[in-house]
Amino acid sequence: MNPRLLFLLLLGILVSIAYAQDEPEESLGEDQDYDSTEDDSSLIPPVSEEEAQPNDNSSSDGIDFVDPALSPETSPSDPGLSTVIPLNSIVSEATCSALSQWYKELGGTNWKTKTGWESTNMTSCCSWYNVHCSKFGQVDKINLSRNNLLGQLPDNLNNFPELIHLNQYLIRIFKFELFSDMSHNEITGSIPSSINSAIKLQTIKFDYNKLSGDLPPVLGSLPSLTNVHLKNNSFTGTVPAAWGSIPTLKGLFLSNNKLKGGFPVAIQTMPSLEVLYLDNNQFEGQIPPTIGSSLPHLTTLNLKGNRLLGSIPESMGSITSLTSLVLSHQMLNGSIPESLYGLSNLVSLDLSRNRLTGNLSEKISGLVKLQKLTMSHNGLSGPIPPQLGSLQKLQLLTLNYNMFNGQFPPAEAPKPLGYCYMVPNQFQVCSDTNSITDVNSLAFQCAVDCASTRRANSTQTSKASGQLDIYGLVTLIAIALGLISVTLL
Ligand SMILES: *[C@@H]1O[C@H](CO)[C@@H](O)[C@H](O)[C@H]1NC(C)=O
Ligand SMILES: *[C@@H]1O[C@H](CO)[C@@H](O)[C@H](O)[C@H]1NC(C)=O
Ligand SMILES: *[C@@H]1O[C@H](CO)[C@@H](O)[C@H](O)[C@H]1NC(C)=O
Ligand SMILES: *[C@@H]1O[C@H](CO)[C@@H](O)[C@H](O)[C@H]1NC(C)=O
Ligand SMILES: *[C@@H]1O[C@H](CO)[C@@H](O)[C@H](O)[C@H]1NC(C)=O
Ligand SMILES: *[C@@H]1O[C@H](CO)[C@@H](O)[C@H](O)[C@H]1NC(C)=O
Ligand SMILES: CC(=O)N[C@H]1CO[C@H](CO)[C@@H](O)[C@@H]1O
Repeated sequence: MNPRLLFLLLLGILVSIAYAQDEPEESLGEDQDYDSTEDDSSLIPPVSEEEAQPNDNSSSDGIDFVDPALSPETSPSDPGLSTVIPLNSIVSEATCSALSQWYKELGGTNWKTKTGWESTNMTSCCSWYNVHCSKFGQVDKINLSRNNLLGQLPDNLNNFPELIHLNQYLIRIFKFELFSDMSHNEITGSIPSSINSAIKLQTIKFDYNKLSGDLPPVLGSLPSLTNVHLKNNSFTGTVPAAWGSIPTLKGLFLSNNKLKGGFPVAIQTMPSLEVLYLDNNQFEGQIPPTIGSSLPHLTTLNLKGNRLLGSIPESMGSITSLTSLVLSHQMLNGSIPESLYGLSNLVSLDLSRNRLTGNLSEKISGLVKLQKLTMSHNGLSGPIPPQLGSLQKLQLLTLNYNMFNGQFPPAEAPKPLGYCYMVPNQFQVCSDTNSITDVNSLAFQCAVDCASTRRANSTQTSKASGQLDIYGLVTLIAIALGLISVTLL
């Protein structure tokens, strides 16, 4: 062999080895912990936090008149009604006295607003601050939110006759939301047991108070209850078995308490449930494999921040009404069930901070309404599916802190994409290095530095094996080819 050729070949080998080893020890952004869940909430408004609405077609003031021509038996002139409660009457003295007692025992003198509540006229309470009465003198709504209430709620709910004695036909006419909003106060103790007489009650809302002890089983005997809001209190224990028999329950909001035990059995017998928040409690064990058939109408499911483990049940994919699914911050493992990709109504999917493995399927394109996809901090691997680029509504995408590898797809970013965190991962190279300079590409929008991730990977490879990597080989061949042509000319 020509000695000059041999020399240049050796030079080529040296150059390629140097190329492979001279890389700076690049950091792949170890300080950029763009974890989804803490920050995300401020990025995009939460999805479907509204409460589930009862199906009773009630008008906004809580009264819905049934057309007598259509349903004569439920018309207000029906004798069955007027014998039970006197219509067109003024509010009962017992009711106003009961409210007056609330005022005394919940620190009324320190309330922010207390107009009327100090009155001694026990037929005037329909005009007290935020007490709402129906046209027939029934107290049907009270809102004392953010009003500096302090202390225990008196056990006097048996003094609201309208909640107790209504004729069955009136169930659909009156909508009692006596605790329509008691949130953001400092109410302590438990929910009084006399609430068991309030069988027409539809909503209770005691979010952000200091209620403690077990969740009151007595709510299980309220057949009209649709929404229970008890988040940010200090309840312990689990969801009482008795709640499993409330046929009308649509919204259960129990976030940020100290509930524990396995996934509550009672919840598995609430087939009407649409909205379920159990996040930031201490529930443990597996998500029941039958969740799909036991809660078929869920639109929102949030189990974030418990101690759940095992895999995500396949049956979750049959809850096609889901718009928001949050299972982050626990110990879920296994792969993402294929069935999840069929949830075509899903707007928000958060599986971050678990121990999920396996790949992200190309079927992700089935999640056509997805706005927020958060899967950071797992052990997901395989290639990034180019179909992510086809999610036309996607605004937030976090796949950082996984082990995705292979080529980064040349896909364009979805137009609305505003936040994307992709690194660190283990991408090797972009299929088209030009895509990094195209501002519309997914690689550009997600700040995937194709060059540096490629070199970092090749550094590792050459160090680990002591052999030439593919780039070294390419360099070598190029030099050899150049050399041969030079020699031949
Ligand atoms: C509520 O109204 C819808 C249509 O407006 C009707 O289909 C449904 O039957 C009504 N539900 C009740 C409980 O009256
Ligand atoms: C008590 O209040 C009712 C309703 O506001 C009113 O009709 C009545 O006159 C009041 N009674 C007295 C003694 O002020
Ligand atoms: C209760 O009143 C507060 C303002 O004091 C308001 O923000 C809240 O939406 C009301 N709640 C309901 C259920 O109407
Ligand atoms: C609700 O509880 C969570 C978790 O304990 C806490 O981080 C949050 O600040 C609480 N919110 C309010 C308004 O107290
Ligand atoms: C997932 O976790 C459960 C419970 O810790 C364990 O029994 C199971 O083997 C794990 N499965 C996988 C695929 O790692
Ligand atoms: C992803 O995982 C599934 C199930 O293990 C497998 O069938 C599929 O081929 C994998 N896809 C890719 C692109 O690796
Ligand atoms: C796709 C590929 O070859 N990736 C490699 C990147 O570097 C790591 C660490 O050496 C390898 O394990 C991967 O196989």
